[in-house]
Amino acid sequence: MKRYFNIILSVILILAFASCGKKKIPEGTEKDLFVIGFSQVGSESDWRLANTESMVQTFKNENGYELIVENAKQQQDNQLSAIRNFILEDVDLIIIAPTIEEGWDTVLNEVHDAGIPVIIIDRSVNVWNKDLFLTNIGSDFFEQGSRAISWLEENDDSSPGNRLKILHLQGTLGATAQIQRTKALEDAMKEHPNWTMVSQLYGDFTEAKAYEVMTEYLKKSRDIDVIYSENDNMTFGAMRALDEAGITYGEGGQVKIITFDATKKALQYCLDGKINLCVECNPMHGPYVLDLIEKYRAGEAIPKQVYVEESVFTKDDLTQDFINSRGY
Ligand code: GZL
Repeated sequence: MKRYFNIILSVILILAFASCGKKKIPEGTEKDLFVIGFSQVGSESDWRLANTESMVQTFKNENGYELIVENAKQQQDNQLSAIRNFILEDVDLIIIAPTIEEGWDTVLNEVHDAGIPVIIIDRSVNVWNKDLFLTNIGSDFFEQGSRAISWLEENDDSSPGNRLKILHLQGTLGATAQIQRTKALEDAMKEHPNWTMVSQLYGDFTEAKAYEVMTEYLKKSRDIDVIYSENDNMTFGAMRALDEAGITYGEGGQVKIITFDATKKALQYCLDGKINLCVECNPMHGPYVLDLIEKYRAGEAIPKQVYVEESVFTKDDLTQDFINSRGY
C-alpha cells in the first residue's frame, strides 16, 4: 500500500512542479493565433518606447498574432528568465532585442532544443552557431557612426595647429549600438591627429545617467568643442548639464552636438538650432519583422541580416511639417 502511496505522491509532485514554473499564455488567447514571446531590452529611451510600440501595433490579434512582451529593464538576466518562460509556454516563435552581444549561447541552444524559432531585432548577439536564430533585423550601427564622422570632417572648424576637443557619451557597454558607434569614432580619431578625445563618459543610453556624468565632468573641465552622444536621451541629459554650466551649444554655440536616434524631440532641437546633427536609427521594426515571419511561415528563405532604412538630418534638412509627420 505504502508503495502505491509513494507512486501517487511522486506523480502529484511532478505535475505540481511542471505547472508551477509554467506561465500560462494569456487567458482567452484564441487557439489559432500565432503566439510570439518578445524579450525587449527595457524602456530606457524614447527610441525603445517607439520600438516596442511598433511591435505591439504590428502583432495584433486581428492580424493573427498574440504578442507577449517582457521588459528586461536593461538586465540580460531578466531576458534569460523571460526566454525560459517562453519555452515553458511553448510559444510559436521568440523575438529577442538583446541588451548586450555576449552570453546567449546557452539559452539559445535551449530554445533550439525546444524547437522554437528565434528572431533577433535591433542589436546583435555574438554566438558560435549562427543557426540558433533565423535572422537579425536592425541597423548598421558602424555606418551610422561613419555618417556622423563624415559630417564632423566637413564641419571641423578648428583652426590650424589647434586641436578639436571631443567628448564621447557612450551607451550601454557591450550593446552593438555602443560597440559600433564607438568603433566609428575611435577609428576616425586615428585618422585625425588634430582630434582629441577629452573624455569617454558612460551614459547607459539614459538621460538621467548622462546628466549625472556630464554634470560631474563639467566641474573639472569646460573645454569641449564637440559632444558625440550615442543616443538622444543621453544628449538631452547633457544639454541640461550644459545649460546649468552656462555653456552654449548647437548652431553658433561653443559645443557642436552630434546625436544618434533622430527621435522627434531631437529633430525639433535640431530645427531650433540646439543640435547640429541627428543620425537616424529607425525603431519601426514591426513591419520588417512581420514580413520575415510571414515568409518563414510560408516556407520561404529569409536573409540572415536585414538592415532598416535610415538617414541623417541637419537643420537644413528639416521643416516643422516634416517633424510633425514623423512616426516617432
Ligand atoms: C539602437 C538601440 C539603442 C538606441 C538607444 O538600435 O539599440 O538603444 O540608439 C536605445 O536609444 O536605448
